[in-house]
Amino acid sequence: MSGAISSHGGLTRRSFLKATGAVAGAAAVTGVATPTLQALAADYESGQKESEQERIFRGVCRPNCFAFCHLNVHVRDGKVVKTSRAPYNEKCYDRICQRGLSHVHRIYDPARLQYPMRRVEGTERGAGEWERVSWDEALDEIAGKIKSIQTEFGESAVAFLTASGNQSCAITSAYGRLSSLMNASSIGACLDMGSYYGMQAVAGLYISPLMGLQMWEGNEPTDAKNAKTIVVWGANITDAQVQNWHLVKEAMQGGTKLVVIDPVYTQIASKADRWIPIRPGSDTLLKYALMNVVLEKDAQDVAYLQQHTVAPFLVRSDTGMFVRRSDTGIAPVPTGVMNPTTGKEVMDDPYMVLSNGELVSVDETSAPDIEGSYELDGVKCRTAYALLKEEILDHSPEKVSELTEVSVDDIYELAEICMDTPVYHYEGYGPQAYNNGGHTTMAGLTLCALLGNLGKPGASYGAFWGVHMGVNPAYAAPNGPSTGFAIPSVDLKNVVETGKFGGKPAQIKMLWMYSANPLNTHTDTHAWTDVIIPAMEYVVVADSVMTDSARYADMVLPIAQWFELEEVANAGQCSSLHYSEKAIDPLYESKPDPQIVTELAQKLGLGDYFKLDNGGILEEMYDTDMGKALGMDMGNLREKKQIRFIPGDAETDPHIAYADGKFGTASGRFEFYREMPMPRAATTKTPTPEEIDRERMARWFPPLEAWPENELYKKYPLVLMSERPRYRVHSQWFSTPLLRELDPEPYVKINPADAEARGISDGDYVECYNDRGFAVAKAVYSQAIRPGMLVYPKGWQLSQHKAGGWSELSSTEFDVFAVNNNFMDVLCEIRVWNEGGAR
Ligand SMILES: Nc1nc2c(c(=O)[nH]1)N[C@H]1C(S)=C(S)[C@@H](COP(=O)(O)OP(=O)(O)OC[C@H]3O[C@@H](n4cnc5c(=O)[nH]c(N)nc54)[C@H](O)[C@@H]3O)O[C@H]1N2
Ligand SMILES: Nc1nc2c(c(=O)[nH]1)N[C@H]1C(S)=C(S)[C@@H](COP(=O)(O)OP(=O)(O)OC[C@H]3O[C@@H](n4cnc5c(=O)[nH]c(N)nc54)[C@H](O)[C@@H]3O)O[C@H]1N2
Ligand code: SF4
Ligand SMILES: [Mo]
Repeated sequence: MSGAISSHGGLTRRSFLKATGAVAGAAAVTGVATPTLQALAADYESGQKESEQERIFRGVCRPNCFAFCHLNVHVRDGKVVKTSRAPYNEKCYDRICQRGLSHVHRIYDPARLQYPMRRVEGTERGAGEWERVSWDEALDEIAGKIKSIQTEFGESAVAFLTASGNQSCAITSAYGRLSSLMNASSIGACLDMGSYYGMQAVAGLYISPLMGLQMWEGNEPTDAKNAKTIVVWGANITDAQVQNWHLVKEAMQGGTKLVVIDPVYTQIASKADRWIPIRPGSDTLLKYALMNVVLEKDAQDVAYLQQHTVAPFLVRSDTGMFVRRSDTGIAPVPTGVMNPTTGKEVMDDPYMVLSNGELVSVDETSAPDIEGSYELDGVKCRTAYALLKEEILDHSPEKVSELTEVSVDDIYELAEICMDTPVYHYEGYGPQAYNNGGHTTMAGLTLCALLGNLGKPGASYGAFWGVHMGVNPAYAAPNGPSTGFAIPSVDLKNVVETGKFGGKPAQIKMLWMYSANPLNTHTDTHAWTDVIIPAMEYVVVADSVMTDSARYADMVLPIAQWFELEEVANAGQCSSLHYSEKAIDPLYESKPDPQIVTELAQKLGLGDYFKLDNGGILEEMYDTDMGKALGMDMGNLREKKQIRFIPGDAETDPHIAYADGKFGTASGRFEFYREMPMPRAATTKTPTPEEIDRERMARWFPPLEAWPENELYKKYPLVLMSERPRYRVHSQWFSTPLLRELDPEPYVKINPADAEARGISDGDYVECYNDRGFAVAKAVYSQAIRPGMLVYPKGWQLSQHKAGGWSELSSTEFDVFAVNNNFMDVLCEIRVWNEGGAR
């Protein structure tokens, strides 16, 4: 890839020298001209000691990059002077990146918000005119607005919106507590929900005995070394999940092969043994072609299918439901066991299967037929496997090759790799960011179930990301859950436009956004600026910097940065609780979110529920009987700093998904066929009978826009995709001076052929546009980009573009089942920017 990218957004020789100056200086001081890695490591350790002048606090870096690195926060005279890598309890998770190393620049960023600010009366939202107000004024005004809006429009008219700016417990729970007491609505983020939905559709959710919930399941990345091959589906691990790159590299050093399937020749593709480019939005097709070869080679794992999947279950052709014993006239038998979720008694009504053609209940045979049919009272029933096989046989490598642009030879080669198990399939978040994205995950898991490539060391399909469910569920909802609406963010525009949700009148009139920057990080900025925000009577944003979303607020509240309060972060790829100490006082007039919530609660008459300080809130949340029994009380957290919430040990006993052959589905088996597909979340849409039928199995259907047959293609022939930049996590660190020096402005990568056809030279300012909006950025020629596509590093604020912004081009249209943001499913055209000219 080097050489492919020419003028990488203006990294001049001078700024490069400036940026590397610190390293050169350190070498000069120690007198080592060319330091060995060992010498550098020893040097690093010597810098981690406390002294009389310097105290070191444990900090946890907590953007949603999945890593949650533990840092030493070095403090002198009440100021953070350095952040460095701190030891994790499991050494394989010791790490830090350039963002973690630049916290000093982030904390003392001149752009940091210093005091509460109110939009100047009479000016438009977004105009950027602010007046400083005191905290008392700000919170009085907010409390007044909450009361008047709830009185006029109902309690649910006030809504809280959060995303993943800070995956942490105390802040989230404090807002949750206030929101539930106020019966406010919540606007749920629809991020990475395609793969989440696809995963739980076929495999269900896994909750560990320690209350860890693997929202994105898969074997722990430390297990990748046990695989013969790591197959990466649309993940740019070297840049976007950099914390796992060393694990992949170590596996490769031990002989594991690396295959990358990605339309783009990414950094990780350049390090792989094999790169398979694919047409965007078509992964499900490729997975079906691989399954086709598996059947052709008779390589399916029949025992796995019989015992751990719904393959032998009979599906009724009239209802689509599995045949149960009650279908044969035997009434279900009461078991005396109560179902805690439904509150109803569990009835024994086993699934029926065929054993040598005879109808028997599933517990009567250890080797049910996976193929065959049966006629039950005139209704034809076929095994679920027969239905899957039909779908697989419909996807010959030849047919799929044309659609995916992966050659037949490559399909066979990849199928051989997949059949040579164990294979660690590492799924990223690119393929799921299309309207058909949930199905690529369903299909990938189905391929693995077909091969029995699940539940064993090195054998996996998935992502791997967990969140702790908490040990005091009552904290966030002391009087029970809120009666407000739970609206997925992609549907908010529809709710605002129709005034309805869930068949009831729904008027959302006030938005409070925290740990979120939806005008930047969610699809379709204009849906927010032109529809949602104007429909609000009042908008509050709590953030530490002036984001795109904060710019459109009526009141902006400055929040304390991560090392300015005590916290427990509760999520990530290490599936641990992470303890972060308070290292310094909040700068300027900024306050930690829980303190803001507490002070507001006093003004709302809810003060009795918020009597504790930040540390007290953490104690109330963790020092419960369950917390103590699980060793997750604050005493333990403060001492150990990190406590794993899934069984095992990252280094010696990594988490293996579905190891017991059981799945969190209704049947307890892998459900590549589903009886009753359910949307991930309720929305203003209702699935049609065709959509319900489609959803029973992994199926490919075209993306919303990014497909050649799409009408829009004639006008907008380029698929617009994003990548995760090294210099930001989403929109965070956007103004950090040190990182801006390395990455000064928005750019877009384009294949030279596409550029030349449009008269675009390398380095020109270009305008990418479609009917929804546009963004201006610098064009960077890159052979790594397929013709017909553009790739932009995401997360620049609108104010950092010469004009427009990337999220203006994407749409809030969503799939009724996955209810996800379709970040990659976008078409556009590109032209040289005509500054000041007509658009
Ligand atoms: N530095 C940094 N790290 C981050 C983040 C960040 O903003 N910055 N964000 C974090 C978050 S929240 C997430 S969700 C993760 C995401 O982690 P990744 O998914 O690894 O990140 P992306 O860079 O979006 O990579 C997605 C890849 O999918 C490819 N792709 C796009 N369409 C298709 C397709 O149809 N098929 C296939 N096979 N590939 C396709 C893209 O070319 C891209 O290389 O990263 C996390 N880490
Ligand atoms: N084009 C495109 N856009 C994407 C994606 C993509 O692939 N392409 N990926 C999407 C994905 S997967 C994700 S997860 C989202 C993430 O979307 P967001 O969560 O909205 O993004 P961030 O910029 O990480 O965080 C939002 C804000 O939280 C603030 N914040 C951080 N800590 C705190 C805190 O303690 N308190 C408060 N009040 N605020 C805090 C930060 O300063 C930041 O401004 O981005 C999505 N956007
Ligand atoms: S940004 Fe992510 S990878 Fe970098 S130090 Fe922070 S937590 Fe670690
Ligand atoms: Mo994400």
